[in-house]
This record gives sequence, C-alpha cells and structure tokens, in this order.
Amino acid sequence: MEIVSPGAQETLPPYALTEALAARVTALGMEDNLKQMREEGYTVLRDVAPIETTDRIREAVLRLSQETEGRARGRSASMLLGRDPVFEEVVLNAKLQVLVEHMCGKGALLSQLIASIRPRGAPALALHADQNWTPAPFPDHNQLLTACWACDDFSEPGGATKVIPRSHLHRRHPSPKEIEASEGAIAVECPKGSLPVWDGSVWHGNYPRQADGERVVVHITFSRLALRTVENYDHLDEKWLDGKPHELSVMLGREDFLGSTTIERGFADYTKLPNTFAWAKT
Ligand SMILES: O=C(O)CCC(=O)C(=O)O
Ligand SMILES: [Fe+2]
Repeated sequence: MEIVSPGAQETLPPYALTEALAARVTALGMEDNLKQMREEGYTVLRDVAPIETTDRIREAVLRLSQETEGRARGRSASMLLGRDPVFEEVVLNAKLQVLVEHMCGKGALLSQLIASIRPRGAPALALHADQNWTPAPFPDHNQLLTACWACDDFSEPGGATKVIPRSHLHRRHPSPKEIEASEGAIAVECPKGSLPVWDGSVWHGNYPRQADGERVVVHITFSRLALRTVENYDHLDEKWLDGKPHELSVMLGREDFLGSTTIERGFADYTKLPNTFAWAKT
C-alpha cells in the first residue's frame, strides 16, 4: 500500500492512501480488495454484515418496489435512502466506505441508491462503463464507484454481474463491437450478502436470468464531489422556465438525466439518457 500524507494544497495520487485510511484497510483486512480493484477494476467484499441485515434489505426492497408505479412496479425501487432505516446501514457499511474514500475521495456523494428485482427471463444488461457521463480518455483519478448488495446468490445462470477484468486499463467506453463480443468476460459469482464493487471505468453488465425465483440487488453508486455545481438553482422551477430559451433549461441541468429519478417511476428519465451520454462525450 502506498501511504502518503498530502499537504493542504497537494493532490493524493490515484490509489495512494492517507495514513488514516490505510489503518482502516488494515483493521478490516481489505488489502486484497484494494489490490484487485487497482489491478482488475473490480473486487468482491465479503462478510460485510450479518446475514440478517441482507434479509432485512431484501424484505424492504420487495415491499418498497410495490410503491413504484407503472411498468417498473415490483421490479425496481429507487431513491432508497430515507425510505427504510436499513438503507442507512447499507451506505454507511464500513468496508464499502473504505472503498468509497479510496476510489472517490473524501466528501464523495451518494449518486444513486436503487434496487432491481430480476425474475427468470430477465434479459442481459449490455456492457458499459459506469462513467458514462465522463468523456474518454478517463482521468487517472477514478470518478465513480458502484457496489451491488447481492440479496441472492450470484451465479451465471442466476444472472450475475458480468465483468471484463482489467478493462478499466483502456480508460474509455467499449465500442459497439466490443460490447457485442464481450471478450474476456466472467460472471462475478458470490454468495448472498456479498458486495461486488467496481470502478467507473471497468466494462461490465449482467447475464440473463435463467434460474427460477428473483435476483434482488441494491445498486449503490458514489461519485467524487468535484463536478457538483457551486450554486443551487432548484428554486427556479418549471414556472420560471416557462417560455424562456431552452438553453436556460439545459444549463440548469433540467434536460439531462441526472437528478431525474422519481420514487413513483422507480428509475431515471431514460428519455433524457441519449442526450446526456452524447453531450458528456463532446
Ligand atoms: O445488475 C448488475 O449486475 C449490474 C448492474 C450495473 O451495471 C450497475 O449497477 O452499474
Ligand atoms: Fe453499470
């Protein structure tokens, strides 16, 4: 482990640790997780909590997914923080918080806390890098970290996460051909209660679910604080924007998908996704 004590104006190099964070890594026995994250772009956190915690998370997800309206009812539950106390335990988990600081720095922001429920026949999710709103080449400092709290065993027929180890080293998004080929992809197989975690650059997706029953997962994404706006214009509502140039709505972030998730819909406004990803790459 590379340990550095940065001065107030110095930047900690990628993958370097402050003394305080190194001590937490040692106390929790996470050295191999950090090594795998650096070398392969992902890792699996095990024994993160008693199994009863995972059972409580699964129960809460299934219950809250019934409050989702429309086509995602019973399939998705979004904006989970504040909807059941167990989700505070999820985002505060000690091992997860070590990786969050390591990969997204101190002051990292909770970007998304959303559950998915995938039944038999659920189709595969195509390969992508989660830094989908960061242009390539990706910066040396990782931008985003995603963890999946597996509430059911992860196996390939069960529709586990698919990852291409070391693809984070490309520092770019996969091309359509690379997505189709998925060369070198493996299933992240692990028992219920584990947390597969990956950086913002590694290429990943998931396998179709062929097994009976449902795969319940809580997706937890944190991001660096860097690009949050200095000023907050949430008070300038739709009424204020009415009749004004579209560009004003764009610069207030109302036309991209970030911040568009609602509890009722159960996911973000996907009609805004193509523009968001295209604009981010210009
Ligand atoms: O559902 C999965 O296994 C992976 C989903 C995914 O790509 C993500 O949460 O970033
Ligand atoms: Fe993803």
